Amino acid sequence: DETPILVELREGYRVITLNRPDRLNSFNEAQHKAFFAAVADAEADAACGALVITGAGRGFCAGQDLSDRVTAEGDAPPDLSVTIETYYNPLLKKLRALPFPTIAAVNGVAAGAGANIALACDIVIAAKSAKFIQAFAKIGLIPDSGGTWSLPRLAGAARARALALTGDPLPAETAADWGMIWKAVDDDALMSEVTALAERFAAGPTVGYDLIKQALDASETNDFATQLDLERDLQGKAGRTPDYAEGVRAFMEKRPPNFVGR
Ligand code: T3D
Repeated sequence: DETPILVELREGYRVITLNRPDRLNSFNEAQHKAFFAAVADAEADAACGALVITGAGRGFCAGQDLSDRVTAEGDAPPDLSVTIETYYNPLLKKLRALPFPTIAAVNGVAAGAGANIALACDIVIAAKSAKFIQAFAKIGLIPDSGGTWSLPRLAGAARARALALTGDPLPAETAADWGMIWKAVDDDALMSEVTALAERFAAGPTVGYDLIKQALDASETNDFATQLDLERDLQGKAGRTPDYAEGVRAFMEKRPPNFVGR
């Protein structure tokens, strides 16, 4: 457990790998701290245009490490709201607010908080052998890490309830059929698909992507007229970027654009 997180700096993007494969990359305190720091570092890197999150070994992430949660009869129960407030919520808020696209490369089982961290990414691509499990109900908990927010939005109300209440595993291909994730691909094609997409984002109009994310996030609570006003304002910003000017020139000159990420 010496390096619970691996970070790879690639041309224009980063890959963070959860690295406790023996525990299916479940979160102990060291991994919580290292993961948050790695996401914060990516955010602070002006050259970072996309972030990939994946898991080492056969799993993506099995949520909280439950070996840290075992109590004997008569022990005072742990206050889980403290872990949520200290680790999960700051992580999820930071992840959702990143100003560039995030891709979850779900290489294997994604359970509990692990499933909901994946679902908080902008784009989820899963290996066909992967499964999404809202494992919480099986141990008497509720979906956290944004699950009660993202599940109804991504899977629909009926499916969200069944997934949350049963904790039954959802195969990646079903998740893709439901529109809960972007796609399920053959296991051996996962990283090449993800890399191609990350490279595309890394070479893309980063400010435009950020504005797209802001607009879609705001639409969760805006009414139609308010959203139209927001689109006006954000399009105003987008139209002032050098990348927009380049995009139009490249289109008219029938050549690929050379975006600079500004
Ligand atoms: O506590 C708080 O701070 C509140 C926050 C909560 C957030 C949460 O995420 S709560 C939900 C926690 N996660 C779970 O309940 C999932 C537990 N894991 C599983 O149900 C299963 O492992 C899976 C369905 C994910 C995978 O099953 P399978 O059969 O493919 O693998 P396995 O044999 O169960 O796991 C492999 C090993 O990883 C095994 O260890 P061993 O026997 O080889 O020594 C297993 O114990 C370990 N492992 C898997 N998940 C966890 C774990 N160890 C600790 N914590 C885990 N979450």
